[in-house]
Amino acid sequence: MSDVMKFEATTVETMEADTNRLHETAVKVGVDTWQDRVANQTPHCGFGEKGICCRICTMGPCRITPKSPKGICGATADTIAGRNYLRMAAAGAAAHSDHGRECVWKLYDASPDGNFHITDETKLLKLAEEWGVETEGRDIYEVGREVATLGLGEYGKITGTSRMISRANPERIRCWEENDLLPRAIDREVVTALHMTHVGCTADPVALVHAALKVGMADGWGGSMAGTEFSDIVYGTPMPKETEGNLGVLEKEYVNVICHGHDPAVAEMIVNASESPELISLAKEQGAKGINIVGLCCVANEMAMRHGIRMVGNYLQQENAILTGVVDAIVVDLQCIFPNIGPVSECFHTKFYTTSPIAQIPYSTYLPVTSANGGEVGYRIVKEAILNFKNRDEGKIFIPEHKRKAAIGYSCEGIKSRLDAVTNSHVDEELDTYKPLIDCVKAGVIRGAAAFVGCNNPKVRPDYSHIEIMKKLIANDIVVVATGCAAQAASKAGLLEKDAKFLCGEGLKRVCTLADIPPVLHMGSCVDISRMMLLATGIAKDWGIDVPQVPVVGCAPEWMSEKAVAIANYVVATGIDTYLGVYPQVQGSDKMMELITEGTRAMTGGGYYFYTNPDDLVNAIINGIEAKRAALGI
Ligand code: SF4
Ligand code: MSK
Repeated sequence: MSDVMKFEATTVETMEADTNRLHETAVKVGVDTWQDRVANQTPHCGFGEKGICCRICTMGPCRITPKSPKGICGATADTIAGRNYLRMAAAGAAAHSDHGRECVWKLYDASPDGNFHITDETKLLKLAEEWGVETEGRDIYEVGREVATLGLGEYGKITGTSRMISRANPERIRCWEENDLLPRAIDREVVTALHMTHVGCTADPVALVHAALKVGMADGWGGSMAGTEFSDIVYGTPMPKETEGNLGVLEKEYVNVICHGHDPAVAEMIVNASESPELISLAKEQGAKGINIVGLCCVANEMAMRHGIRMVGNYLQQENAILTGVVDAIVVDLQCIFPNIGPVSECFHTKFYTTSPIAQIPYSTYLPVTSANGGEVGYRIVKEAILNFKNRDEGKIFIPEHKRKAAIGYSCEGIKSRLDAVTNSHVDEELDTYKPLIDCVKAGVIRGAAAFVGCNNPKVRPDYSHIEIMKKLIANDIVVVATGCAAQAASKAGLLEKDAKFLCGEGLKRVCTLADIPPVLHMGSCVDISRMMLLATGIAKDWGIDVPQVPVVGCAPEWMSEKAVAIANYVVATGIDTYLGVYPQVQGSDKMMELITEGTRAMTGGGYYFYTNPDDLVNAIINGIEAKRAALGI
């Protein structure tokens, strides 16, 4: 049997057929979904699209045209587009980093008999050592509280730069020192960015792009890295395991509860409650076979990576999930939640809960979750979902059958342990080197790696770019690591299955067989792109080269959020070329376009490339990786 016949990926056409069928339900119940709203919003405003509309003071709004090349204050297209871009980066860094701050608080509040505990003691002790915290003879929770105090201090410390920077390779640190890119306190960089973009402050696009890189650094090597690190300590560091993904993970005969958002705290409480024997009995009394907790968007990635909880879908699937008619409760924390979840839930029996002061949404029941009440709120939500099971309307139920298996949990620790099997024929969970991976790259068995991040965006055919680009990369022996909604696109297609190796070139297929891994490695949620930074840094260190030399690229073919702008900035600041399928809204300024591509590359060794056609994008990535190999003489 040929390799192609041994594995069949689920096609985007199949996914679209499910979406279209669910849209029929939406029409029947009289609610709009993103497809309807895209039609209403298209074509988009040309000024907004190009980034040359300014409304930061009430003399405006001002729009730049050939006839009116300056705003009332004299701001040019370069200034306006630059300020808009920096504001996006600052908002994205604020969102990620504030999420990270909540994770640090959970360690601060952790106690043996509380809602939150220390799960990965080894990781905590490592971080304590890194930060000079005494551990000898001390209670682990006391150590945790001191480390958390330092972690919280990272957000507002008076002097110094991010502690996590010391993890970078010396060449990178020198580059950041020389270019004034070392981030100070995380909150300070966000405030500086907002101050710079106030009316009458920075007008120079060079300074605005520089500030975007720096606020990105505060996110990637500050807030996001804290999010990952402290989540691992509190909830456990992910290691390889199996799960499933796509709408077919919803179960008609079970109570279905969806957790949606980013911060794992609430989802962890829901999972704990669902394991309570009283609630399992109650579910059975109500006629259900049990309780089915599933995740959506990035919190799905968090729960899947740590507990094997199944992933119902990515960003543009949030309305679809409710349209199945079998969701008894959807509980959200923060970020990437459609406000339309409210109106869609109202058309069904679905109970909609918001749990964070950061994301309060009409038509929801608002139950703010804290470290103290988390267990209680989680129990209440699961109980109410169970009691809601009987209220389903049979006439509105349709669950698409499609789902795929997924091998997930590839944190840096997980990747290192599995890749050792390529050279040593065994799995070593303690292994702390990327040498086996580097040997594969040097030998050309693996040509390089592409780090996929980002969302879905209806401006490009949803999931299509992710899936088709990944397929072509693995066929060319380029290993893919993925986070966020990109990772879930891969899961829906089946690319996280180990048998997806049959889509690979001979070299990568052999590595996947020896290491028993899929060719697309799921590394977690949006904040876990910090894991990718550490992966690239670890490879550079073990190889003895700088990050821009490593045959690794970033790729976000369907990105949409401000968080993605912050991410893109810290990825290029770290020296990694990033290939984007959607333009940021700066095209009204040639100067800005030049600065975020060649300008950044000259400073950090990394910059953006834009290709809206997925075929062009994947070919450019392959050429980019081959060019880096040639420069290394391999
Ligand atoms: Fe117009 Fe300048 Fe005010 Fe912007 S800051 S709205 S360009 S006057
Ligand atoms: S959830 S930021 S749509 S990846 Fe992280 Fe997905 Fe993008 Fe939100």
